[in-house]
Amino acid sequence: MSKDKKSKPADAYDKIQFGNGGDPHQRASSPEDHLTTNQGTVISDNQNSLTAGERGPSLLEDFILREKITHFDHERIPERVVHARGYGIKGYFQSYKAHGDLTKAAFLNDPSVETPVFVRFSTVAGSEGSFDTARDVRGFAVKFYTSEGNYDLVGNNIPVFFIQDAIKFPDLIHSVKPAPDRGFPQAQSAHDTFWDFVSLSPESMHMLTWVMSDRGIPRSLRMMEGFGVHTFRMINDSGEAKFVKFHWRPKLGTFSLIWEEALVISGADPDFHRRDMWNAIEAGDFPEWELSVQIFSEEEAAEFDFDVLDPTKLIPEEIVPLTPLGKMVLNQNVDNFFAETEQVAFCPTHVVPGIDFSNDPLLQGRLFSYLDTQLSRLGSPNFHQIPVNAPRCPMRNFQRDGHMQMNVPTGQVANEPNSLDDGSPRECDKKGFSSYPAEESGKKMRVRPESFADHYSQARLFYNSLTEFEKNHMAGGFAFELGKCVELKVRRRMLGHLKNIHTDLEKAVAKLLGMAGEADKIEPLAEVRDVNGSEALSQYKVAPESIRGKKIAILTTDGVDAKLLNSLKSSCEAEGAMVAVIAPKAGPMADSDGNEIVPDDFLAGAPSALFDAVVVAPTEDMVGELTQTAAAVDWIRMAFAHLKIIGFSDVAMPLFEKGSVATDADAGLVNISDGDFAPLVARAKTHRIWERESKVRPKGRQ
Ligand code: HDE
Repeated sequence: MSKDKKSKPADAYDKIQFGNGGDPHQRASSPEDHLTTNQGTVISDNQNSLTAGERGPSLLEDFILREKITHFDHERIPERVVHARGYGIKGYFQSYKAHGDLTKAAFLNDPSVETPVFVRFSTVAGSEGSFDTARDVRGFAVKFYTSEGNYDLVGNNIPVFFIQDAIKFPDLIHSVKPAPDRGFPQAQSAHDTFWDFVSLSPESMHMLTWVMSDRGIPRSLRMMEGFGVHTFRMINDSGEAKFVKFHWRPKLGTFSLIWEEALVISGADPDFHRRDMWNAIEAGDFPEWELSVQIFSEEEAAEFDFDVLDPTKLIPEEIVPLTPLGKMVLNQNVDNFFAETEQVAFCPTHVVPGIDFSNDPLLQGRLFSYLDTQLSRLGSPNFHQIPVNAPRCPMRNFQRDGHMQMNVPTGQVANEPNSLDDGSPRECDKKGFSSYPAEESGKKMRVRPESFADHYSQARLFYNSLTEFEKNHMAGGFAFELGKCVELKVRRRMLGHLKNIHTDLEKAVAKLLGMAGEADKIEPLAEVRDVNGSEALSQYKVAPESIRGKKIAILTTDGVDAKLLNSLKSSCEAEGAMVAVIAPKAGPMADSDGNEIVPDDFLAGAPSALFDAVVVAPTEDMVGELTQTAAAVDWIRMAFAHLKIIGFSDVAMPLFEKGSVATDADAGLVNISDGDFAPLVARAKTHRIWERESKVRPKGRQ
């Protein structure tokens, strides 16, 4: 149906409601416009089922009704057992140059080629209908449609993982999912079963410090790092192999929410992250990431004081710096959420010549798991024929039949070798994928290598790398989650682990819990080393000073000063930020020049938590009413508590007084009455006023 025919004539509603087959049916004048069944039969009435008489029973023979309802009944497929809530976007990857020394993978060897990609970001624990801003790890899965086949880099936004061996994964996930007896909590690790499990699995400690830090609550999917987590191999044309670790770095920088902000957003806009991504792409503001690798040989790996096959360890950049390979630009929203985002099937086994696995026991388990899960979730071994999963290069083999076969393979022969069909595909030892011929030998055993035994030194490394306020946020994260555990023994055990990570961390968490001195004594398996920090592990030590990609809101009222509004817009847009106008009501209003303005949102539906920085500039005649409106007073109080930069006009002063926010409290409060937004924008580039935090939250609960 063509676009212009989608809108209904204004008077059509009555006819649809009461079903006398008027205009809406007759609009379809050409055969392409007709509504049909799945068999192509034109439907004469889509509003009324077939009944025996006007008020009689529905008839079983109504195949139109039955087809429609049956299809609807089967619309859902099983959601992913983990990473159920996700958001997909399309774009391309471009290599900076030929990386032939490192890998023969074609997509990393031709800088003129834009390789299409499909990316799906996700939370892990919550179901498909949960909310975006849960404290959780984020999935960062990229499907490259390369000229040599699909390559899936199925990573996360945190560089390490909870467990070292795949056999523990079902238990980890069962512990974090809603408790089986009561079915809650949803999308939360803040409950007993999770903390009981991880506190009995010391290998989780490093990952826990990351999830409880700001990394667990990203500001935007566009402002997240990504990591391959495991050690992989890259192999060049001469068969030489190097180990690599993958990193995605966002061009906008890595930013996070404040925990209280995340709590407000989860109610005000459960789709905060996907809406942010959708809007940015619709506005032509395409997010970009740099793909880098840390490259090292097996000999170098043997010298590290951790095992590169242990996925609970990262390699500090001071030891192995990042080598940039290329950039990824996401520039297209999906056309259909179900067909693409729900049906996309990632598998770490989707590799291309030049990329190979390592013996990381967690990765090895994943290599089995993903194909298996796709078979159960998508229901057919032909899931590679779904458009989002289909390779964009030629694909030919003798696999046949199966549930929902979409292709019509021709010819007599479905076997190889054969001498009956010279045109049929053949294997190719030169271009084909060949595994790196690593030598493997050893006794069969179930054992955890001793080189995996140090569970605390890298957790300490991460803690030591952070700024003071990032450390406080981590302590606040632990205290919030452990505070939700009913079992005191679980809290005490966790405090014991935290003590092994860093006594400052344990003290801060114990104080917030009101459990000072109650930590269990936990003997580490290996000596915990004293380690200096690594700068790159702190988001804010390396954050760009910029408001690019951020959102600034102005709370104003009918009659807003046109000059002021235009000046705010031009100052922010010049720096790549968006402006949102928030007004008490959703309907159109006028600026001081009489131009119509439709607010982007209304006060009760858009708390200041949704924005990076705010401006409060009501008109004189409306400010009194706003002081009587809780949502307006909260708007300012929350912006202050969430450490935002706040611009204000003189007219807004009574509102600040009502909210007990002093307009000279700190450098984050900027008077914009003269219409000069340069000082506000300069401040907003520093993201937040961290020094304010000690005034609004007890130390640790930050
Ligand atoms: Fe996954 N994981 N995982 N995982 N994973 C899945 O596959 C699994 C692990 C990751 O957007 C499932 O299609 C096992 C680490 C992402 O569609 C499933 C183990 C990392 C996504 C599965 C791990 C990941 C998944 C569920 C331990 C970071 C979402 C649905 C051995 C490097 C992909 C599905 C998307 C999804 C299994 C551990 C990342 C069940 C068994 C480590 C980003 O196959």
